Parts: sequence; C-alpha cells; structure tokens
Amino acid sequence: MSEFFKNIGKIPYEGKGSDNPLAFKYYNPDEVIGGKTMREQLKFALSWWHTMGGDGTDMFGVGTADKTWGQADPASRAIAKVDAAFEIMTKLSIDYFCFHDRDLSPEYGSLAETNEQLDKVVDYIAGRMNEDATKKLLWGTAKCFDHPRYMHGAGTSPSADVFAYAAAQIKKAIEATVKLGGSGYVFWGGREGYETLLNTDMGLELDNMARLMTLAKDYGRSIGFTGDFYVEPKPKEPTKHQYDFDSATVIGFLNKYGLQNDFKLNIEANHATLAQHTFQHELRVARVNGMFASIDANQGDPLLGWDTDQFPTNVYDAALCMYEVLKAGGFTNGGLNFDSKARRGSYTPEDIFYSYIAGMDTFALGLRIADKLIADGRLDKFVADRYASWNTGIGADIISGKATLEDLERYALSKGEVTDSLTSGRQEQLESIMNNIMFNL
Ligand code: XLS
Ligand code: NI
Ligand code: NI
Repeated sequence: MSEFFKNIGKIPYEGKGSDNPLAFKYYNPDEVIGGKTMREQLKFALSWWHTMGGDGTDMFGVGTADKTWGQADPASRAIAKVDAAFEIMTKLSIDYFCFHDRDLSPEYGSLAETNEQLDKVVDYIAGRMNEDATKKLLWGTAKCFDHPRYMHGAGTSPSADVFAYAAAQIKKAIEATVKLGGSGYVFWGGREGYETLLNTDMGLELDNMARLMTLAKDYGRSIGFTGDFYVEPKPKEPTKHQYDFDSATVIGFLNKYGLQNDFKLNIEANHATLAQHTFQHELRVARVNGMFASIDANQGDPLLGWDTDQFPTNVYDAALCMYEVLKAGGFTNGGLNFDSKARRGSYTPEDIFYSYIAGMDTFALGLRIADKLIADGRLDKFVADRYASWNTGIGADIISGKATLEDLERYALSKGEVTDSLTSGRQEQLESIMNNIMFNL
C-alpha cells in the first residue's frame, strides 16, 4: 500500500509553547478533560467529500488541489481514496469518518452497476477497519442532490419516480452505514425546498419528506440499525428556501410526523450563521428539546451569505459549542465532523494537515475552556440565582400547576408593582468573566 504523505509523520502533541506547524498545541488525545479523554469528548471525524474529493472547484474556476490520488479511473481512485483517508486519520489521530454514498464511489451507467461498485468500496473499507479497530464510521448519508434527476428535490420532488429513485439510493446508503457499523445516518435536505411557491405544493412536499424519512427509519430498524437518524438543518443554499430551516423548525417537523424518537439533530455552525442564529443558539434549542446529537464543525464568514465551510478557528464559538455539548452530557452516537474545506488557495497536500490541526486545536481549546467555565461555576450560579423565584412561593406553585389564573390575579393584586423583583442581567460582567476564563488557561 503506497504512502501518500511521505513527508508528514504522525502529528504529535507538543503543547502551547510549540512552534512546529505540524504539531498539536492544544489537542492531546489521551489527556482527560471533564472526566473523559479528549479523543472521547471530541470524537473528531474526517469528511470524505471535502477532504478526499473537494479539489477547490468553485463557480468561477476549476480545481486547484489534486485529489486524484494518483488514479485516473474512478474505481481505482475510489480505493486509493480509502487508503489516503486512513493514512490522514491515522496521522492526525482522528478516529471517525463520515461519507455520502457518492463520495465513496461515483455513479456508473445504471443504479445496479453503481450499487455493485459501491459494495466493492464498502467491503474494502470494512477490511481496512478490521485491521484497525480505532477507525469508526460516525455517520453515512446519500447524495440526493447533485445529479440532474434531483433538480426539483428528492423526497420533495414533484415526480414520484424521482422519489422512488431517492428511496432506492437511501436504502443502499443505510445498508452501507450498517455494514460499516455507523452510529448515525444523516438527512440533509439539499434541494428539499423551493425556488417559488407559484409552482410548489408545499403541503404534499412536506408530507412526502416525512414519508421518505419514515420508510428509511423503518427499513433501517428492520436491518438492525440501532444508531440515530439525524436531520441537519440549513435555511437555504442550494434552494432559496429549505424546509429544514433551523433547529426549531426541524423539531416541529419531527414531532408533527411522529419521528422524534428516532431522529435527532446534526447541527452545522455555518448553517446557523445562514439562519441568522448563533451556533450556540442552534445547539441550545436542540439540547433543551432533548434533540441534540451531532455536530458539523466548520465556520462561515459573517460577511458572506453562503456556506463557505471554513475550518473552524473561532475559539469563542468553539468554547460555547463545547459548553452546550458538555451540558448535554457529551456525545453518545454523535461527534464532531469537520464538514470543512481548506480555502481554494490552500491547495497543497500539507494544507490538509494544517487545516485539520487548526480545526482540532480550536475545538480542543473550546473543550478546555468549556470545562473551566463549568468548573468555575460563576456563570451557572448567576443563571441559577436569576431564576431563583421559581424555586419557592408563587413560582413553585406555577411550576407544580397548583396556581390557577384566579390565584395569580389575587397574588398580583395584593403585591402591587413588581418591577423591584427584577435584577440586572449583567451581560457585560458575564462577558468579562468569559474572557477571564478564556485567557487564564
Ligand atoms: C451542506 C451540508 C452537507 C451535509 C451532508 O451544506 O453541510 O455537507 O453535511 O450532506
Ligand atoms: Ni454539513
Ligand atoms: Ni453545510
């Protein structure tokens, strides 16, 4: 088996004083933070599409990076990609990976042939995983958005034939996920939305999307998939309006169609930005509804209105993200998938390593800060004190359901003006505590 990155060895942890660009400064895989090792807390995953396939092609130009892995024909390239991916994961101490079916193996002449070729690649991956039990599948998914047949959507296509084709593709992708022991299966509604309501039966499209998810869930369970199904919210791009707009919208959808016990959320940072939410907001909405599961770690650019999928380097956001993860009890089936790509100008093989090191160190810092934030306790105590009126008296009576509307009227009439029951929100003081903790590592 050939080595693809001969001039790069296993990336060591050298600590914050190191100036070696090919070393971790903050990610120390076996160090225990918050009761688990960093590799268990962070569960980093490599994304097959960006890392193994993304060559920097954009709307204005062809690719800048060579992602052919030395192979001209698609079947040999698919196998070489597996070897290169395992080399990257091993060298970076990444235990997990994520894929779309077509990232592993492209489409061939017919669905039958496409499936047959995919099987070969999945079997090859299974063989590599057998030799190295540290490599695990975080989640799989089906690419039901790039081929022209999906121009009007897959589950929400006006054509029942296209729906059936997507169903067949998803069936196969679930089988591949199960075969590789995946703990998650993602639905990202790439073109499940609309461009104009003048041509759209929204009610039917939403019902059909739920029908497709229900069929997929029932089939997955029938072949022994015990992991979580995920929906990955995104408000727009490629369609103008996507149905899975944000966490709150998706949770409403899952509840309406009775999917809430099998589906949870995969939250992507850049999608939160596009929905004009913070990353932490999306995670909090998922968490308080018991629907938090997994993360697509990347970052957008607030000046740009599209999914730039940059490697995350914003430590502040990563810290607040890891705060939500720790408060949710940590990852179970989910993890941190780098749905991130090096910039088009960062085109050399080493840039793959520099960009992952940047992203992994950012989340390692985020974890260290979040752990300190919780241990420090000042923020949690402030919040607990702010809501203390709900623990006793009228607050406790409201929560227990004892107080009627008449009781509350009587209480308000006897109390008089209640503005004095409030205290300052202390936003600036709390932001300063956050800075204090961040820079006292
Ligand atoms: C695109 C999405 C996609 C999903 C997987 O914006 O982030 O990459 O994560 O289909
Ligand atoms: Ni994503
Ligand atoms: Ni995205």
